[in-house]
Amino acid sequence: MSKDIYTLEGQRIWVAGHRGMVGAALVRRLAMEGAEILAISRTGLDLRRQKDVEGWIAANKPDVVVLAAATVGGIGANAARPAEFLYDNLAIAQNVIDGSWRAGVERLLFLGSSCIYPKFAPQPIPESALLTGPLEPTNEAYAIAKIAGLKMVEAYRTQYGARYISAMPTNLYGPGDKFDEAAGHVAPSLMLRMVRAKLAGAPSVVVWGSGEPRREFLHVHDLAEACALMLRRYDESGPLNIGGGDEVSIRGLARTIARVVGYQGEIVFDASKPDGTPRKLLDSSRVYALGWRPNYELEAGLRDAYFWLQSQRSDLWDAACVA
Ligand code: GFB
Repeated sequence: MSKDIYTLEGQRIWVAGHRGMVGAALVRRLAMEGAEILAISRTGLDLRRQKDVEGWIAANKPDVVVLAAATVGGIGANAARPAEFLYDNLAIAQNVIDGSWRAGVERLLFLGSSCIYPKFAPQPIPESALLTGPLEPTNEAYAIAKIAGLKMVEAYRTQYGARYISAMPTNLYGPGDKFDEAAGHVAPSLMLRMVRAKLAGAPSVVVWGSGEPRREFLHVHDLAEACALMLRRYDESGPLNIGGGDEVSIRGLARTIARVVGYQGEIVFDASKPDGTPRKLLDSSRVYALGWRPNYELEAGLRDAYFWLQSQRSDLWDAACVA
């Protein structure tokens, strides 16, 4: 197991994107390292505006930046809004990485996604599979922006000696997720759909695609743990994959969510909706070698997300009350 090469205690850490699922988990985790957390809302700073970002970083002088801000969504949002996914994510990456370097930020962690790898990459996917084949069309725009971001990190290391690093997490879920049936990722979308179906007494729910694609799911708290460890122990060029090593079919995921929610109706597959990448299992052996392992098993993790949904969306249950 490797040793710490950097201490987070007492550092000023800017978590860009602190209102999102990943950013919020990172704030909670990094504060436990004894770091001072900086955060600015989207209305206070638009990360797509270069001058504003440069000015904010220079004025607030973080020691460390974690770039968790992004325009994100599930397969439907990615396919429907490629211009936004490309423009926003390119602009955010370029402004935050370059602005950090100009302001003398010591460490930066850029967060990407497993969709950067080719659609038909070997499984489990090693980091070396990057740019070896065509991307999955439904998320090509997002993937290209994330590849540009990680290449910027590498370029700033090579040319300027910046101690900047990248992490490529697998499909994430957990408290703080976007519970939106049309635009969200599969786990929160199906959970919300099944809660609504259960409350309405609906005999069936629709799951997009064939149910055959396989995905690896990681609880966001496990990701936050890996990020803290990477900031303390990793200082090399090239991204590190972050995944738990277990995959499940979308059909299997739907059944697990039905158990968590207590939905007993039929699960119907809508073949007119896209499947996306057939398989996306990461080879995460390099981050395991740093000493990280996930804690959450899928069903327990989904239960955690379900508790969060209940705490945030009492309106769903209120609407089902008869008096
Ligand atoms: O989570 P998801 O949108 O992400 O979809 P991707 C995963 C799989 O679940 C696909 C199926 O095969 C979908 O067809 N699925 C079934 C559903 N029902 C639903 C549903 O109600 N909603 C959604 N969203 N999917 C994303 C990328 O790809 O992965 C992003 O588009 C990002 O850019 C993310 O990289 C990690 O794994 O297909």
